[in-house]
Amino acid sequence: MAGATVQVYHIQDLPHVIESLYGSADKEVCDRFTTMIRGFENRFGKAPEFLGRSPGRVNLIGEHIDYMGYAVLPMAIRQDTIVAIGRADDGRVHVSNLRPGFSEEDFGTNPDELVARTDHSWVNYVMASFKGVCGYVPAEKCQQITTGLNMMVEGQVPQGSGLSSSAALVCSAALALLGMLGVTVPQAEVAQFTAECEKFVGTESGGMDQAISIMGELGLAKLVHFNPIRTEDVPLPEGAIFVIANSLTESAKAVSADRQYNMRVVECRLATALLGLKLGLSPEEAVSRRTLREVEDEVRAAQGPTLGGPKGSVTGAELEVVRKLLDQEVYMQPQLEQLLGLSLEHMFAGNASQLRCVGVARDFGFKLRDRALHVFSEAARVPEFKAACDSNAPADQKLLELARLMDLSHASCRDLYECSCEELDTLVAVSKAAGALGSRLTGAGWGGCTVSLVRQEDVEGFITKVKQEYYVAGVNDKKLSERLFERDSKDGWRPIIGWENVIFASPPGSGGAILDLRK
Ligand code: NG1
Repeated sequence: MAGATVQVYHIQDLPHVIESLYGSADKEVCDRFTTMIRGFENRFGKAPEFLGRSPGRVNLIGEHIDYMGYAVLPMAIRQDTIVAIGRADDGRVHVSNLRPGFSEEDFGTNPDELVARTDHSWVNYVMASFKGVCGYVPAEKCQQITTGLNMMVEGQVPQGSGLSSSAALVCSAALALLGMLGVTVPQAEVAQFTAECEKFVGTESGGMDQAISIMGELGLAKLVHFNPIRTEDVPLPEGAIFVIANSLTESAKAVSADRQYNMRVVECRLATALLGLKLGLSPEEAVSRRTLREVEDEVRAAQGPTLGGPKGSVTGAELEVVRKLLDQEVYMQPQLEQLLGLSLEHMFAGNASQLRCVGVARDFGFKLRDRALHVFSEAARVPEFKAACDSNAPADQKLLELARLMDLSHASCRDLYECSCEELDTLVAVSKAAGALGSRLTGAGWGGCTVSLVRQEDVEGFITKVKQEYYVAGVNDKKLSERLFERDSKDGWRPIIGWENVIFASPPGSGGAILDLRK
């Protein structure tokens, strides 16, 4: 894989580096970096040698389709994670966090022994990065870091909010490690192996988050393709502002994976196999196809050559084929095993996370039709969104088209994929009533954030209304926990973490980078 390499900056001119990364050299941001370097020195008694930084992201459209091989359309956000790193000599990796409330831990440097834990410690993500980097670089190279390391982390991306705090952590730690190893690395390769890293922690991650975290660019959203990972620039229409709002319901992806995220991955794989089978593939062939994208040709062919839409989407009449073939709302394990001719334990053998999902679904089954309909219809909305951005239509017409697609995406996530929740649906409704043109959940769902498309001139009024109608009213009606808020004479309540972290407009931010701190 060729393509652009990860940007390496030398720290001599910090304001210049900050300006390249964040668009302006705000004192506050410069201070954050110097505080980090000082914090590292205070904790470990010597200066760090490199810094890795990688941002969170907001997905504008294309939800839960990356792991089914379909392109998605996210942008990096300004909030990021930074990791300072330096050498230690005791053969262990010491990981500390500049923010209070995060445990300090250390681990050994044998990659084979890493991340074999059942707890959900934040340090698992750093371990996963270490393991991933060791697997990526040649073994001799890796020896340079197995003598021991000190690492200090500071993250701004809200956790469990669908803004990819986990990818920001995994990617920034990987970039810090790659900095120590002094290798020049193509962005796409880092995006590829960091996506694998998250699997060590137990989520069947797609690849979108790491791709945009590493490959994001100031001022641009990106269309991200998979297998292999590559991106296309998507300039957003003039006057389009994306506002991110946190529902303040945590989406604890790693903890609830067996019932939610990983379960959807399993359901989609089963839907792929069953569709393949019903479209004439042998059971062996059907089970060997892993993504809905891999049976797309068969679905299109079943509709007849003349009606087939463009490759990369299954739309209209083709969706009817899916609806007809997967004619049951729920499929139970014994029936699937009979149809596919093998036990699900056998089908998912070797993947502990997926096997757990099979166990969880024993009593209530798998909703294959709705999941497949979501994936195919959402995948078709992504190129439509890009086409609207690229079109020569008047700006306002473009905004309305983007908004329409976002609304359809939310409805599909809610009704077919069942990855929304009451709080997200309320926030979407409040946002629409407050003037958003379109609004949808973003990221995995089941909590976390929404993203709303708002006309530039309406942003201030929009944010004021949502503050009042969702947050302040939510605490008053006991729909949001009072523990997350403190009294405020002006609005009645304000979130303890600050309004700027709860609801904010986000321009597209830059991607991952390595900072060389050596003089
Ligand atoms: P979140 O949970 O928002 O970081 C997850 C996956 C993505 C993608 C989205 C749904 C990980 C690291 N990320 O994102 O790959 O599948 O859900 O579109 O698992």
